Amino acid sequence: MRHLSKAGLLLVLMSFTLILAGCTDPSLGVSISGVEDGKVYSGEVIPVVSVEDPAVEVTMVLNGDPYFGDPISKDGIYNLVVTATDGEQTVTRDLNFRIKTGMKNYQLIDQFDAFEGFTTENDASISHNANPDYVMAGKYSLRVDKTGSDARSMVRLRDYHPNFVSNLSKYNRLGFWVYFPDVNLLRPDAALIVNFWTPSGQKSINYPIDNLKNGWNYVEINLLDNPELDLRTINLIEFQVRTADGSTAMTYYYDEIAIWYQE
Ligand SMILES: [Ca+2]
Repeated sequence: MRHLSKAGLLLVLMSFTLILAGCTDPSLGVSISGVEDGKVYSGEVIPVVSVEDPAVEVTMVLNGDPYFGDPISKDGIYNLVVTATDGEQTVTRDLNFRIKTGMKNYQLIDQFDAFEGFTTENDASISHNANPDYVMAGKYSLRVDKTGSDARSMVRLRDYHPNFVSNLSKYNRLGFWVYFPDVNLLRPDAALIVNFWTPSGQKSINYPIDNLKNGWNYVEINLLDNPELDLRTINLIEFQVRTADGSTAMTYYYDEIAIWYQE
């Protein structure tokens, strides 16, 4: 490490302060309230955008259409793009959120801000993805690399995950985002299966491939779809993806795994 004299350090600090004083606000003083990126709401939301300087021009686009700040209350998946312009400077904010009426006890298991509590089986290796092209909410997602050595690719949410819930009897839904580059590579009759491991064995809930598309999919599993599943003592939850044949390689992603009670 280079040694700085006291005078040298003071000079460095002074020039740093000068740089700060000389730059304009890179955010244009834009603040957004009433809605947060990655959140799920059980009722109406009203996004409010404010700017410190009235000269800053703000435009909003909701799911591709111009938006003027009316309350949003319909069930759905929303993307709000806020653009603030001041002369040649432009700031863009991109928020994704959902409205799901009748939702109670919403419990976020993982949005992948951290990378822990998961293991893999068969043809899968996992990593912490920060590439925003493959993040649905927040800054990170879970990346799965399937190399083409097996048709099955499993990611397991383990009981030592910090947010693991073993007794699911307060909940009747499990939901998550999954990104597939090409759904035609998946096995049609068993593309995506969620397996619940309990002391009395493994119980599966199959998600229909007809509901899947290329890109991000929101998957909602009804925990009551398998009447044999005892929700009181879950040991692990396995997310299984199958390709049509074992030699297919694929990189896919998960984000925002949550449980809740749906009325
Ligand atoms: Ca995330």
